Amino acid sequence: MSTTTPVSPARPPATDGPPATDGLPADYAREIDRLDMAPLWTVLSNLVPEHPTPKAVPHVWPYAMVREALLESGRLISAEKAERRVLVLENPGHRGEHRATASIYAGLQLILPGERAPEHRHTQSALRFVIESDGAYTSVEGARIDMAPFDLVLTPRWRWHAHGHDGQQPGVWLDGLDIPMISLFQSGFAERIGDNEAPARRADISPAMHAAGLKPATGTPAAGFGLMHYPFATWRPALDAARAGGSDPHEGVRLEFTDPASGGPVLPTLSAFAQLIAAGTTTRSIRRTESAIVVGVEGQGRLVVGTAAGATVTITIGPRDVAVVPSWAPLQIHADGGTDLVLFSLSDRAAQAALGLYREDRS
Ligand code: 1HN
Repeated sequence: MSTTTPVSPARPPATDGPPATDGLPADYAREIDRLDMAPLWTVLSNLVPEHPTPKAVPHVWPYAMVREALLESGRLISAEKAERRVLVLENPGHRGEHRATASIYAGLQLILPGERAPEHRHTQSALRFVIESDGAYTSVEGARIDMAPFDLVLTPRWRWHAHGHDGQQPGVWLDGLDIPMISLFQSGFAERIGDNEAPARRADISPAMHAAGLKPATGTPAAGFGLMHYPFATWRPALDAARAGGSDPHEGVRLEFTDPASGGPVLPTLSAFAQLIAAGTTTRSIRRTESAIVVGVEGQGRLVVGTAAGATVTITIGPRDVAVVPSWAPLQIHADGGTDLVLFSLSDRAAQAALGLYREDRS
């Protein structure tokens, strides 16, 4: 009982290749590696860079190029069996890590007429931006939300949610989740239940309440109370209304979707935006510490995105195309052709702002 056992008995060196010796005496390098230690002075500038150095690269998934592969997944597996039938958008700088940026998971989800994706809940928060739908729906805490193209739908953390489809054509939406952030904190939990134990089906009263500036005064607010649905039919006219108030040289007209209860971002970790760039115009360069996923809604345009190497990547974007703008990459947006460019985007700005980290730089 009195013998002490070393925490780490003699064991082989760490498996990530040989220790970085960087001019250290080889014996010393081996010794500190054996002790599970590493010299800071060889990596300090990587750990604390002078500015963000994202692994994520500017990238686009043109919808016309990926749609067929998505439909093929519908012939390979059912939504029920897959639980969620999704092709994950993997940034080329993060291959194998199931993420579109360091902080954001994104995927294209397919649901076919008559299918159901079963009820579950998790501590990761999700938002969905609808790409195609003629009858797909999601239910959040039992409240059914019908999805129309370019609607934004929220599934905040720990809400029961399931999906279904009463229409005729494939239903597709972009899922954005804070999975990498929750994984960083190792704070992920999930539960699954059968449809019989699922929350009772109920009407989604939130839109009527919020439109009237009301909330239930009686009883405890239902767990699912809160605005979960931002229809395109509502947000698109708001963009035109805002345009009458003028536009910004760096951003055109950019509006943030908000949680009406707080006036803050739609989710604690993720922000969502609608943006309009007037036909034939180009925004001035801006860089932001947010990592963003951008979806084309109307018109045709180009995102000109700076890279760490000082080059620029030009991304052509049109309706339903999904692109990535990494943190701190200078961005200019061109609205080509004769129509206004309308974009939706989501980003990790909410989490950064909550931590006092968000910055932007306009030049
Ligand atoms: C999830 O719950 C959904 O509910 C989609 O549709 C994608 C990816 C990872 C973990 C949970 C959904 C997901 C997910």
